[in-house]
Amino acid sequence: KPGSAVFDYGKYHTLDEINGWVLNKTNVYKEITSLFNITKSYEGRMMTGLKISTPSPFTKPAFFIESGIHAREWISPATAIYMFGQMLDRYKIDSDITKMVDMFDWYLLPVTNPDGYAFTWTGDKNRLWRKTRSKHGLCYGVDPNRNWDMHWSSGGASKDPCSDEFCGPSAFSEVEVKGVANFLQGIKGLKGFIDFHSYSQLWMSPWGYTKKLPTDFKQQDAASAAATDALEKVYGTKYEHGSIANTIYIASGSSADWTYGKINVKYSFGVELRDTGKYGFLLPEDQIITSGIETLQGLMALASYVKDN
Ligand code: ING
Ligand code: ZN
Repeated sequence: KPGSAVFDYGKYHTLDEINGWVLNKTNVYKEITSLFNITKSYEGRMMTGLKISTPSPFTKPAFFIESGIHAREWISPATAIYMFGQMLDRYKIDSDITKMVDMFDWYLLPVTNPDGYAFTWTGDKNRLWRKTRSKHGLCYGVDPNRNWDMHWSSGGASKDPCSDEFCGPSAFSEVEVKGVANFLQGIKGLKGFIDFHSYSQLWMSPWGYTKKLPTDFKQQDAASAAATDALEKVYGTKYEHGSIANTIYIASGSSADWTYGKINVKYSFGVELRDTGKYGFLLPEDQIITSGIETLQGLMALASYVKDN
């Protein structure tokens, strides 16, 4: 489409390039997109997102994709950006994409932790940074996926500011986390939420703070199964599914627990993308498009399930 700047989906991109992609997409697809701003980060960076909303006589439910909450997990924003790029570039061209896009108002926040993400681009010694960049005594950063106000600091999180799982001095201490929470609270009809991480190939639903299963688990896990079945069909990539605490480990104060427990988003997920450890956080760029293609099939199947349930 004219006006589409060249953006190489097969490469990892800086925060500025990603914000440029959001701006470009909202300019090229003016009729069906808009740009949203969450807040400014601790270090003053923009937190910009992209909303897709196609014309409809009825109010649609909403689906929110959160990526890049952990700085070093570069495949998370890359995969999410690829999927939203396809949803726009192939809308009204591919019938499955069109159906999926028309089902919901789609929100993408590509980089939920912009200070951390920018830091991982400042040299090899910082490439594996996970947290935000706020200062706490001698150490830096809060784990933004332990900072949400849902059983905050109750397990699988640390009170030590030097730990990679530091839950922060208080729930919602991080301006980025509080900003996203406020924004999510303002979305009417929010029905689906996915927080993308890497790595381990897992499609997980609440709870993270306890091994007990929530009342909606059967449906949530059936949605995960639909997603992973569709994902695996593309290249045979195996994903496991189940509740967060039973599948990976206990983790309190996560975004998926908060959206489910506090704002009633039944279909909330935490997803661990490729791989299973061969490259880990340093997933080669030649796996970005394949990850994007297979995860998009998973998301399509998930969207259909959520719509009907
Ligand atoms: N894993 C996630 C973490 O925050 C997770 C697992 C996802 C926990 C969703 C809770 C909710 O520890 C990575 N690799 O970050
Ligand atoms: Zn993560």
